[in-house]
Amino acid sequence: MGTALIYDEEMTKYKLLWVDPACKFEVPERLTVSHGALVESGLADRCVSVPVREATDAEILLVHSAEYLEAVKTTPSMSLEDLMEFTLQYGDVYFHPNIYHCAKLAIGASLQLVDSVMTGKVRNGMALVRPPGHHSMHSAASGFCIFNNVAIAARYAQQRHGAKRVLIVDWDIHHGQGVQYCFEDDPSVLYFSWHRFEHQKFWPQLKESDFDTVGKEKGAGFNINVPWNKVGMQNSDYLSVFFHILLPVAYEFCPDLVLVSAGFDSAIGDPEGEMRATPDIFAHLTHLLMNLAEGKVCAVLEGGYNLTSLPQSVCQTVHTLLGDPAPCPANLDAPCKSALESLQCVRSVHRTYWSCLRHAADLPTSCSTKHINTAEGADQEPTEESSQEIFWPPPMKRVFPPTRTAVVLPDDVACPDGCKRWSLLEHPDPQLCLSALVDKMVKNEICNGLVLVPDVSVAMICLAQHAVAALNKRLLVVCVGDGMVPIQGTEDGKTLVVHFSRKESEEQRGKHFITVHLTKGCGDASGFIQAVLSLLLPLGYEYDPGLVLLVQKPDSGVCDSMWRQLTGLLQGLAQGHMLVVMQEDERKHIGPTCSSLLGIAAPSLGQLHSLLPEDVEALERLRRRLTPDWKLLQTTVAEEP
Ligand code: X5A
Ligand code: ZN
Repeated sequence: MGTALIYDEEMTKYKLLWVDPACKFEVPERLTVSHGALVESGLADRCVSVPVREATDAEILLVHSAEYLEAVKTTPSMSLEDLMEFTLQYGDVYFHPNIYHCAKLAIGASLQLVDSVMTGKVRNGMALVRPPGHHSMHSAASGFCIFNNVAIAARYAQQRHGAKRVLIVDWDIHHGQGVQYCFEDDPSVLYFSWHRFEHQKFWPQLKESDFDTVGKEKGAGFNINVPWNKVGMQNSDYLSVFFHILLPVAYEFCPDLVLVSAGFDSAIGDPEGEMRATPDIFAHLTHLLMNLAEGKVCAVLEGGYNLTSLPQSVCQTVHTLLGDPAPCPANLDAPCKSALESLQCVRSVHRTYWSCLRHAADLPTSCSTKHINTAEGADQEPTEESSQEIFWPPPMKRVFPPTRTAVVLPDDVACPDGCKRWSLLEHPDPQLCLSALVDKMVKNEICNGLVLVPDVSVAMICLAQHAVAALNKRLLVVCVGDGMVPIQGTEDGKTLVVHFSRKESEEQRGKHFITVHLTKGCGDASGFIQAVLSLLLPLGYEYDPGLVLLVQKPDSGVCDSMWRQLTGLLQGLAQGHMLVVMQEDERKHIGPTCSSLLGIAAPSLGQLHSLLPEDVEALERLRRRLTPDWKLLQTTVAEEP
């Protein structure tokens, strides 16, 4: 099961033929540098190359009007003058004699990608296309977009492949208003977009791009707008929105397919976006989506105008789609005040639609007096920002360890396919054997591992002690199931313990020992996954460990798909360095655990209706208690007294 890459040079063969400052960044080089970087890095060779095709009229008509299609069809034979005039009826877009052809290829590329993923030919993939699509509407071109590639792909996936629920994640820095209009009243397509908004001063300056446009009629709640009211948003702002809005809702929605409107104008250096998120953030955004929809993720290029950060971001995305561990999410700050304000607004207006948000706070007072306001925050001055060039270090080169998954299993258990048995022969002492395995992970010779031991509590103590000594970084211990967690020495901050348990525990030993209490224990997928998404992941990302120790207690009650989700999601940390520890007799978990460690997407948890109100409330309470110490847990602005 591979990753599809869909690209055709033909889509570089149109450009702006006159002077228009609004369109000057949309150049053919956007595609050539992106594809070039994939080739040079060897990533393109590792993908399954799928040819593009032209979309048919019927496919275009899934989203667009016949009148509009007929009008666009006349453009290839137009004179320069006619093209300029034709262009004038739309906003921030240009036509060219070859753009109709390219626009058909851009749709066709997206549909080829959907076909490849939905038929199981590949697991996921990316289409590098021009023109982009998310601004184009039923009967109009807009914002460099002619036809709405992703909207057509969503309808096509539903009609052609029977996808019931499609999630569209639009991480481009502009609002895909065309996608919003298309699915506004449709609960089968969940559209999420974050976008530069600046209280409606930024293009396309629509009031319906704000957080309070949530969808209409049956589709109410299925349109999520996260407006950025300041420029300069950073990695922690983006991640906070994933942890506290998108992922909880996406897991509750349970899509059959994830389409990404993958615009990279949300990256640092982009002249349109003016944000400061670094290209490696896209590795994490991608990774965090890859356990939804059984891994069926189709990324389709939208914007991205900085010819340095664009190819870097594209490479990060494709790396991750291929299953390579993400780089460490280093130096995450607290989300800025303006981002928190947006977060709070979005969570508040969506709490009636999504049970995971039921206990979200009210709108901040600054938002109820809408838009006259002055939220500070994003610390960068926009004018300074745009006038001077920005530098950032290129993403770290990813060095993949020679062994992905090592296992220590009882002799009578066969080694799962793709894993390497870590031999006890050289290390007759079981303790030393485990320590040696940890050493190899620390040295990046082994990426991850699974060990079955006679007593998880004993093993956990030894492994934690050894790991802390061997690492020059921190250790995250995640323990699932009731009972004691006998880890000492969290006082020095070198170990963080997060324990999921049914029993309310007195064991809150300061900042670095956190017990997450779930009424129904770990067997309740709804409560558990929400705790993982909105508590464990933010803690883990902020803590930035060098190794994750994931311990399953006997009789934890955790179901198979939940366990695989947890194992999958945690691999975004510590460059995927994770050691899973389970009791010797938990043999039925070996196969599923190894498949997750090998990077195979977890099965979905089903639609999560049953999230217990008392659990949501308890999680909210715990989160509020922890926010003074852990900034990525914040979901509200601190209101001034
Ligand atoms: C796809 C995309 C941006 C249009 C900006 C017009 N379009 N000012 O990023
Ligand atoms: Zn854009």
